Amino acid sequence: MTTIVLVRGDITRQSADAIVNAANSSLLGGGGVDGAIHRRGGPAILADCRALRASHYGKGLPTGQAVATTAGELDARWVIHTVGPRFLPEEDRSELLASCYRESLRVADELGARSVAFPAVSAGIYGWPMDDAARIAVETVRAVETAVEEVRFVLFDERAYEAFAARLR
Ligand code: AR6
Repeated sequence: MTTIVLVRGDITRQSADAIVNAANSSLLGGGGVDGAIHRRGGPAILADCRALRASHYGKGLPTGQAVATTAGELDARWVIHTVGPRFLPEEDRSELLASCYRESLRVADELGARSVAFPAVSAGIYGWPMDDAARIAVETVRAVETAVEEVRFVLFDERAYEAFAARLR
C-alpha cells in the first residue's frame, strides 16, 4: 500500500529517500524547482547530471522519462530528474505527464526508495493548468504498482495545495 501525503512547502526542505526534480531535457538546471534543487543541493547534482549526459543522454533526457543522481546536500539519498511536457492547448500531452510519475516511481523502485517527494511537474514554467496537473498526478500515482510506501506531493502555494487536496478527497 502506498500512502499519498500532501505537504505545502519547499521541496528542497523535505526529507525523503528520493526527491523528484521537474527538470528539462538538458539536465543542466533551470528555474523553478530545478533551480532550487541545484542551489540547495550543491554542485554534486550537476556533476552527476553532466556525467549522465555524457554517458547516456547526449541528445537530452526525453520528455516523460526519469533518471536518478545523488542528492548532494539535500536531505535525501537521490534526486530523480524527470522531464515534464510543456502544456500545449491544441495537443493532449497528458500521457507524457502521467509517464513522468510512472517512470519516477519505476526508478524509485529500482533504487529501493521507500519515500518519494514530488513537485507539481509541468505546472509552473511549463504552463500546465494546476487542476489538470493535480488530476493526472493523483490518478497516475494511485494506479501505479510500486514498493514505495509514501508518495508525498510537495506543493509550493495554497492554490496548488488545494488543487491536489480536491483530487484526493
Ligand atoms: N518546492 C516545491 N515546489 C516548487 C518549488 C519548490 N522549491 N519551486 C517551484 N515550485 P516548475 P515545470 C512549484 O516551473 O513547470 C525549469 O526551468 C511551482 O510553483 O519548477 O515542470 C526546468 O529546468 C510549480 O507549481 O517546473 C524546466 O525548464 C511546480 O513547482 C522547466 O522549469 C513546477 O514548476 C520545468 O517547468
